[in-house]
Amino acid sequence: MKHLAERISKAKTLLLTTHRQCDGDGLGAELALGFALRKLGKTVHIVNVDATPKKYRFLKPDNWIQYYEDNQTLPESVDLALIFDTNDERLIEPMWPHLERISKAIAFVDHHPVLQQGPAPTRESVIDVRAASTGELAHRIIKELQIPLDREIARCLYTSITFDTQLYRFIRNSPNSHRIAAELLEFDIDPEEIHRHLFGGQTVQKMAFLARALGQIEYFADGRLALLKLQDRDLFHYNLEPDESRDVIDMVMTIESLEAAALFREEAPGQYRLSLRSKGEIEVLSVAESLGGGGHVHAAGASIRGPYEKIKDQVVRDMTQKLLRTKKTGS
Ligand SMILES: [Mn+2]
Repeated sequence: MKHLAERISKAKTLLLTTHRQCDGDGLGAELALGFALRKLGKTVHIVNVDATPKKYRFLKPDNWIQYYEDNQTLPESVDLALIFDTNDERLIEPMWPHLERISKAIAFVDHHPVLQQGPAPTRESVIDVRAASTGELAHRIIKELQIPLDREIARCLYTSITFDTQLYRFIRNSPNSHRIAAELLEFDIDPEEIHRHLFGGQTVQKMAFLARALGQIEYFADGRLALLKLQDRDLFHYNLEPDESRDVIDMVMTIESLEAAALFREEAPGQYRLSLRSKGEIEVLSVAESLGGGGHVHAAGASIRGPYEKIKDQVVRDMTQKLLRTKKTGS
């Protein structure tokens, strides 16, 4: 981290980005650091691959972020590029090769395990799997650079940490998330407003969509595994954007009898986005990784092409096997 802070200090121009289909964690971290670095007089470009989901509009992302998919332009050169909340270059395609060309150095700032079967992150990267959010790492960088916090930075960091810990549930056995949150509250931010934007923005259309989708859950492994398939065309039918289906799996996971869940979202015919969750008995990262994806030990995902029934059978088989194994050993 010290080494990275030095590199950031020396850089005059920086480009910040996060993975495609960004979430509150990567978005909050890049915006917070962007505001902080501008206070040091640095030239900061924030360029994401694709548009920001609408629930984050309260942070006014479009005032600060350019979208690569819109016009494929980047600055001619930057001293340092920082990529938040992933260490997998594939998740910033198609921007990655262009970014490599214009950047003197690239560092991933992340808290996901480095994949066994994925591309290796650049040497400059800071990857700390003990951090509960990338916001926590952005906070550490800001402290290391001795940049004073302000309300704008605090709102972005609070968004990041609150989103990734799911309202301070998944804190990785560390008091850090709460400690940082307490510090951020000194800056006159409105936590209830942020919570509402992140977790409370359900609409009438979303409820109608959920009523239909949740009726189709399938259960396996003695009711310990749930599986659900959503279709983007149904989302569009209800005037929803794909990001609005992101919390469906977390909703499913509140079912008491479950240990794990799998959700398929059909993005286009034969093209699926798979999300996997576990309450802790089994790891699901290896299942995602075997399908070309990645993520965390208990929350992972993959983008997959192929016939649905075949992929589904494989996922159900792999997950069921893991669940049965835990039952046998009783651990
Ligand atoms: Mn994250």
